[in-house]
Amino acid sequence: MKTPVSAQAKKLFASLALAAVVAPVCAATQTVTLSVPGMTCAACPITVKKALSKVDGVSRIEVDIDKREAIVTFDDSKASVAALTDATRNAGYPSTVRP
Ligand SMILES: [Cu+2]
Repeated sequence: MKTPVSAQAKKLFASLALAAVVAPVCAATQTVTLSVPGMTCAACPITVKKALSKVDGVSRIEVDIDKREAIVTFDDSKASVAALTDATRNAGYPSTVRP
């Protein structure tokens, strides 16, 4: 019983190692959390969301008014973090990337 298990484990490890190598190349999707301190009322997230949705490559936007942050998923071959922060700033809501 020991041999099949360890062979399976090796196989699993090999596929995980392969996935780790391949993933950064084909997956160009990034998610960043932007801190948007200027969002002070319930209407603000609508403006922020609208501004971010106009950035080419953005696929998902989640705005959390309580935390004053926007979680943005984008294709990093089309958009960039700078494009996202520019978009919110141009809409009147300067933002910074939350580490
Ligand atoms: Cu507001």
